Amino acid sequence: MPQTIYVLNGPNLNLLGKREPHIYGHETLADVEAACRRTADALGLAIVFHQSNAEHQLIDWIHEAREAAAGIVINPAGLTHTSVSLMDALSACAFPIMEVHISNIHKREEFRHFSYVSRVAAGVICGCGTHGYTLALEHLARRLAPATEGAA
Ligand code: CA2
Repeated sequence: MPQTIYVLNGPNLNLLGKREPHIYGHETLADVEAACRRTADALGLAIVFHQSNAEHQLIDWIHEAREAAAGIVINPAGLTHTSVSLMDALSACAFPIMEVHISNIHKREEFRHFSYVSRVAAGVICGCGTHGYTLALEHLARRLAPATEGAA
């Protein structure tokens, strides 16, 4: 049975590729999902891919992932900078969490520099565009793979 990774996307990411391409690029969320599915297949992982504009829905999916998943890749979007509740839900997960931002949040406004989610994430990828999602999947696959004898 392949291990399952939940790929979760926060508020307004349904607009990806439809507005503000100078910040977020031209790829749509459907393009991101297709790329994640291709990468997951190649890595022998299964993915569950969701987007919601509602904080409670994201929290419910995180609770579901606690039972069903081996890891989470999450772009919490604007909730990154505001949501203690999302951080609390993620901190209840025993598996690794990768935080992804399409833009480099540290090059942008001051209020985007702080992330509640980073406090509970195993790693953070930002500024690599939508490629960050597949990088995060590759990193999780490496972390989840059983250690090989003699591996560095
Ligand atoms: O860079 C990222 O991925 C962000 O998580 C995107 C969030 C922003 O609030 C974070 O600071 C950084 C915004 C998501 C909204 O995405 C849109 C996409 C296209 C058009 C409008 C919004």
